[in-house]
Amino acid sequence: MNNNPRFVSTLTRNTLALILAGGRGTRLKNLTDWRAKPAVPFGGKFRIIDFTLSNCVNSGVRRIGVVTQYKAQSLIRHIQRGWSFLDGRFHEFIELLPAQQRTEEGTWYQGTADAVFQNLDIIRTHNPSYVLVLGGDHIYKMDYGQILAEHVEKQADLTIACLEVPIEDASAFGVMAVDNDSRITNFTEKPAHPAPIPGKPGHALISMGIYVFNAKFLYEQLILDHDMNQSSHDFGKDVIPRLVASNIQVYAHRFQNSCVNMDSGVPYWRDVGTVDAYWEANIDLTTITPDLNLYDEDWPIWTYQEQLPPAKFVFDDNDRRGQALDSMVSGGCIISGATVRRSLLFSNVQVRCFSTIEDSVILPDVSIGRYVHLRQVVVEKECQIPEGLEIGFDPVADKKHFYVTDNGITLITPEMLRQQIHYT
Ligand code: ADQ
Ligand code: ADP
Repeated sequence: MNNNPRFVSTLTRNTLALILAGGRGTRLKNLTDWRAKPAVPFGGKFRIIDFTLSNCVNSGVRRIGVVTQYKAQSLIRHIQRGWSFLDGRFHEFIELLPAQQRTEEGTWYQGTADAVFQNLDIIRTHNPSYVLVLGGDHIYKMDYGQILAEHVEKQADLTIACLEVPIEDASAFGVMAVDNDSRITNFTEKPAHPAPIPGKPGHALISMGIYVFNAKFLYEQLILDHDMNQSSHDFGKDVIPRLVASNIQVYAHRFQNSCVNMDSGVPYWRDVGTVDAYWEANIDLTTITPDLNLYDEDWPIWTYQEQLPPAKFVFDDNDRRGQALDSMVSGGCIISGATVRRSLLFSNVQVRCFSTIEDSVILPDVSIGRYVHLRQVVVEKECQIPEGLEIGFDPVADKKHFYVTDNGITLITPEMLRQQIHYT
């Protein structure tokens, strides 16, 4: 172990983080009609990308590029509003790197490796020793100082963060095998039949899509990959399998953090990539001891937030109580003569009298009329829920106008409501 007391802080300072925030996120259905997945609101007042950005800032990695592509306007606005506190005087910055601007080829980013390749000239001007490549799609808390320290101590060229998952979930990821020294001996992207961990038949070791590269090594490898006609220019599909197969020092770093699920012992790392997973991860925050602790003062989640008055709960004219139980309610909300249970309300949500909201996630600026009953729904931003609407009791009827998942979660958007009002 390195004894220099400034070992980790020197590494984090010499690192440039690149957050890949260009994925489409099509499985989130209409929630990504108008915004990229990293810009999707999460947890009552955050956006998905705030978790990765907060990990960077809290770890001391404060030189950050955000690589954008698909429907980036909302993401760009959020970052400009919420993340401009990084201070150039301390060599901190956050820089937006949109597609189609950097190379003469003028193509949109192809795979994830191409998204980094197309920004090589910008990365070089910052002269980092290490480049930390991250996805902008996951909810987790991680101190990147640990992976950087391990990377340097192992004298690795590339280090990949990894996690054990049940084998039945592993086909969605890059799956790896490691030796006793944590060196990666095999890497297969999204295998149909993932290999189990030796001695642990029910589990596989998967890549979290978090990579630490020695900067010069990354430049060389991306130029090589760019010239390969048969490559789709993706880290998971092309670059990493090729590096693991050659004689290069590629190591795995086991992810551990304080957010460990009590039952499974697994650290919290979630892809809220489907409407079901999105609903579940948000609703989990309303439980007494959620798997994700948002109250950790040592690891604040930073975001942009509007200046709003506190949430308000009032009796209506008929003396009906406005109340929220087992719920999280953000600023600017008013609940009047209505009951909210096991739900998460983002900012500026109004719920009127005689209404009941249960097991639901309501995004900002939603207005809910009288006599509404919602159960297991996700309501998109700016919906006006008309008086008397009942959702979550008759999936066949709900499916006529709304998107209903196989698990019975209903997604409601302003467009769907406009259509529904048009039909009825
Ligand atoms: P996938 O989950 O398939 O696999 P991928 O689609 O490559 O992830 O996206 C990774 C990140 O890059 C996401 O944050 C996405 O938003 C972003 N992104 C995708 N295409 C982009 C582009 N062209 N431009 C900019 N950003 C882009 C990867 C790895 C697996 C690993 C999982 C972990 O390939 O090996 O197991 O991540 O989730
Ligand atoms: P914001 O960035 O304003 O907080 P969102 O994250 O909800 O908003 O992103 C959605 C973006 O898409 C906003 O800029 C919004 O104006 C735009 N948008 C939402 N619905 C529509 C629509 N039906 N047609 C065109 N643009 C839309």
